[in-house]
Amino acid sequence: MIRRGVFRCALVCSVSLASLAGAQSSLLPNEDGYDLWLRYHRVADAARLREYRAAIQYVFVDGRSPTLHAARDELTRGLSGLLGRAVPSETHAVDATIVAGTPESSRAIAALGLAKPLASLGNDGFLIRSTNIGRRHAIVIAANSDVGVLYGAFRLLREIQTDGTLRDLSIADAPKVELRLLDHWDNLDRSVERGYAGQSLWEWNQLPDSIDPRYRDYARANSSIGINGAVLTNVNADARVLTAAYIAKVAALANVFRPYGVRVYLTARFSAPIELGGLKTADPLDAGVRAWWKAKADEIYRAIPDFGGFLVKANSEGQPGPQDYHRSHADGANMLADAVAPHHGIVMWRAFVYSNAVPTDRIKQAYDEFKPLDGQFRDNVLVQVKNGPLDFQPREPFSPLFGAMPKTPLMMEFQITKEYLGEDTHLVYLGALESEVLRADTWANGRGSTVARVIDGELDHYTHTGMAGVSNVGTDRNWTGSHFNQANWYAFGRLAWNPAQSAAAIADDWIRMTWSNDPSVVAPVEHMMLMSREAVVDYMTPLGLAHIMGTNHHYGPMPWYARGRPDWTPVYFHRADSIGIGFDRAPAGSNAVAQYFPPLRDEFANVDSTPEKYLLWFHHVPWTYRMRSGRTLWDELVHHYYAGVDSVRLMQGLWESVRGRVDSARFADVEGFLNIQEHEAAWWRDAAVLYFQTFSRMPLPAGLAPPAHSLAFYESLRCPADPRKPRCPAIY
Ligand code: BDP
Repeated sequence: MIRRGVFRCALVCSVSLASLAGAQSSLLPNEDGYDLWLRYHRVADAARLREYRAAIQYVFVDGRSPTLHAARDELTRGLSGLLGRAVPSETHAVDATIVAGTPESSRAIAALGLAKPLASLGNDGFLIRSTNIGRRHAIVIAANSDVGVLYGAFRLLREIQTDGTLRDLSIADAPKVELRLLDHWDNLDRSVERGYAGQSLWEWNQLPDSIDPRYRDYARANSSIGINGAVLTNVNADARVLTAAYIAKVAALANVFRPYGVRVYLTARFSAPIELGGLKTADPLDAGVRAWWKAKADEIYRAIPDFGGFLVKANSEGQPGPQDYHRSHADGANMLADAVAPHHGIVMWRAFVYSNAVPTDRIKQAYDEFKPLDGQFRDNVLVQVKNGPLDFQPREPFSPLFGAMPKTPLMMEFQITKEYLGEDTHLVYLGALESEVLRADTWANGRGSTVARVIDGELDHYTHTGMAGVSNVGTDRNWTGSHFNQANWYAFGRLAWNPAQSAAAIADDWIRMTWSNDPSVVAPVEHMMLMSREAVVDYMTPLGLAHIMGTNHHYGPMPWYARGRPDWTPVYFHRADSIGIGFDRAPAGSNAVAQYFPPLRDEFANVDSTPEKYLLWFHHVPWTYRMRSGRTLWDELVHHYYAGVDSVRLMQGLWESVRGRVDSARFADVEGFLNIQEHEAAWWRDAAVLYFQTFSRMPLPAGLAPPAHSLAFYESLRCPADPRKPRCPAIY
């Protein structure tokens, strides 16, 4: 017996000592990421747990509606997990320590006299207050609508998930943006354009009869961050989604999402009247076409009374549109807007357009096309503008359309899926990118006319406001292809709710909810996330370079690629030659700078006053140009490439420091992807530096180790033949 005991201890103890040496990873149950930031694990901090347990006994959500039931379920589920004991729901305010409802749904809430503070919070806002009901202490969640109560419930849970205090709660919050949407680029065959997280969530073949439980969790997750709409289908649209059979499927999804305040929208293929209706034309001024869309809208609204409306990509990249009939974008948008207006629907018309003719400067096209149309759109049209004038690059200046169309609601389009930023594997926190754009000053109405103030309607008093993010969600167990890509879904929602929030504060909340409240996890992970965006800019496209990734698949470096349509090739964008590098957009060049308001226009027009992060975006700069650091442009460029790889190594070190402080399954997933990122950052650096060196003919700055291989070697590399990156092998 004794000997067996000793033996057992020898084995077990040495194993646990070994893992303790690495840290205590074995103590934390492994997770697969499915629960996102809604894990609701028991609060680890003993003092906080005592405080929460003392403050919360019961939940009373006063009122009956699917949305209020969702709030009740979330509170009981979340609090039971967080407090580590059952927190039941009650039917009487007097026993409840959390009371939630609207003045209409709840006499207890109405009796609190909150009409005044609620008045300024709109439909979606909420109050959370510590108060007394009768002689009992209570936490009140009050809102003007049921969905406001649900948002408040998620917010209270967040306070606890992030170790906040419940003493003297006094929170009033409301979204600054009306439409906070995910755009799914999902096809009806369940492939996802630019999707790197598995297949589309929407099981079209099984709908409407079979409802995957994931739909509800998807809606919960969205609701928890304030997202209130989902465009279900790809902007490169398939008309079939507008057939009766598909409308029934869409209605089934809408039914699941509705309690969570998430409306469905669809992309409308402009030629649908021809393809589905058998008409001879899709001319937006044709009476038959207009009648067809009106009838189609009526049909959709009969099945889905709260259908949100249409998103349209027209006359861009081969999509049909009003210009096929010599009509303007406004004609097209207004025709659809008229069809949905009786049902209070909206049309989101994308400004991402460029013609089939190769332009002198592709980035000028959206502005040139849309600015003259300002004031010509119906009230229920929003023009959806990508954050930059090109296409979701690691860094672009903001699109000059922001601020330039005061009479047309412009909504923001970000891309959460990271098509150009390492797709599923590279860790890049987009909160930093998005808030950089939102905080940029357009100068449209003088200093302080930030993009955020354009988007939230403050600047031009838009009738509608909106922000869309191209979704990164798919059937992968962890939803987004990597654990850290979840942060980009999360941050998008939080910024859509309030574009002025800081990326760091959002990251802080996400880390606490997704990983741990342990300061020795929060600090290094936050550091890693906040540096990750600059890292990717450095190792891919520093100093204002853009679009030098592999044509079509957009993965990995291919600055030498020059085949096919010129404005899809890297050489079109970087313009490296023996003199220098960069795209001349100053007045003597394409004059794209003229699309910005003064004084930005003048700042960008001059090479010396252009911020260096945008230098090669606006100028063709000699290799020997003196940068602010005192280095030549060539040396500076190379330093950025090397710094990018060094940053990834630093990120690896930061992640290593949390080993054992987070569960080992997710830790290993992230560690593996950081290894990929490190290799690929070096691939980017070496390929770009060697290639650009063929033009600069200058040596590497002293002290930097030369690339391990020749340029020919890097040119021969292919992006990984990965089924998750389906376009990769196809190009060669
Ligand atoms: C580009 C994508 C392409 C999209 C297009 C768009 O490469 O797949 O269809 O944007 O936004 O970034 O319409």
